[in-house]
Amino acid sequence: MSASPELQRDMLRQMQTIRRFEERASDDYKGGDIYGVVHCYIGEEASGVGICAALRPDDQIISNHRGHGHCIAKGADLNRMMAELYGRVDGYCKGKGGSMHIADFSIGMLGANGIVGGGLSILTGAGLAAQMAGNDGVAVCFFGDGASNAGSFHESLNIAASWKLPVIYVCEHNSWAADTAAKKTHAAENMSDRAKGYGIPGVVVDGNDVLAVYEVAQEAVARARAGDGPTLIECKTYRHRPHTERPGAVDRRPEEEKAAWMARDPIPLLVDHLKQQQGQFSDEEFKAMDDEIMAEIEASVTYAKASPFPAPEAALDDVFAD
Ligand SMILES: Cc1ncc(C[n+]2csc(CCOP(=O)(O)OP(=O)(O)O)c2C)c(N)n1
Repeated sequence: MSASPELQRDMLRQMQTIRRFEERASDDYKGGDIYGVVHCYIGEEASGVGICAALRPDDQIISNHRGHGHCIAKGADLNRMMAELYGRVDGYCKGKGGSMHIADFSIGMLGANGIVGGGLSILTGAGLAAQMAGNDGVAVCFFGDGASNAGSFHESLNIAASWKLPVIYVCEHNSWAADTAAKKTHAAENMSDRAKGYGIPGVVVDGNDVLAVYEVAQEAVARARAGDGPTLIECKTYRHRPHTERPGAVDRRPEEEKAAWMARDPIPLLVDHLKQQQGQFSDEEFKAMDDEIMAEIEASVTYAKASPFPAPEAALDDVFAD
């Protein structure tokens, strides 16, 4: 089923929200207000948004170190996200997790994860839990091309395929793992070809085309809900930013490669599609949407700044389950 015009607008709003949230997070990180590290998803928004648009609120996702976009696409609260980046008690992890560890079980966001490949086996377990509960829930794991070389990738796909778990593995193939080119770590052109080795479908999709991502996601979701097992989706995409926002971080990617992908920015691609397809969407409407989003981002910063830092004596709270 193709996305309705209303859904397309919702997707555009989410993509633009991710972009504006991260632009602000990057600025405030560089300004010294945000601690730890910030990895931007800017340029890859269509992947998370297109996949999550095909999910139910009770479906579950897990993310990696580049997780803000996945959180927002699954419906996370911007105020609590920004407060977490700012390290404040009203953040999702009471200010003790930071950018790479945002989780919200109430919206099915099981967490971001700083361990490359760490989410794959956890999410496979979430798929097993959904299968055992018999609630036809689906679990989705987002990870990068670098993570797909980790042992947990192979073990997770193998067990999920064997047990027909309701899982979707989404490889966001941005051609680089930190500063290492994907070409130097695997010979296969398409990561999705690896699915054949596990007896499950592997699909490549233009990860900058949110509507194309949404279509393949729906098929994979239907397959998972029907009890037919996992799918590996490979979204070919690109990050606009260096690996992290750390000042002075080296970006080894060729300028021509960057320019070619920037020209296929997923947000203008969807704006153009909306204008042409509906003939009603205008630059003015996009500006109004963006103004609303900017106000929400500003409000999230105000919320974050008004929240206190966690007390030092709370450092070990929540480390162990009761
Ligand atoms: C187990 C482990 N090894 C190394 C790192 C350091 N590291 C952080 S991100 C990253 C690259 C990950 O690349 P990829 O999975 O392709 O995701 P991308 O950053 O491209 O989104 C590396 C090597 C880590 N966090 N965890």
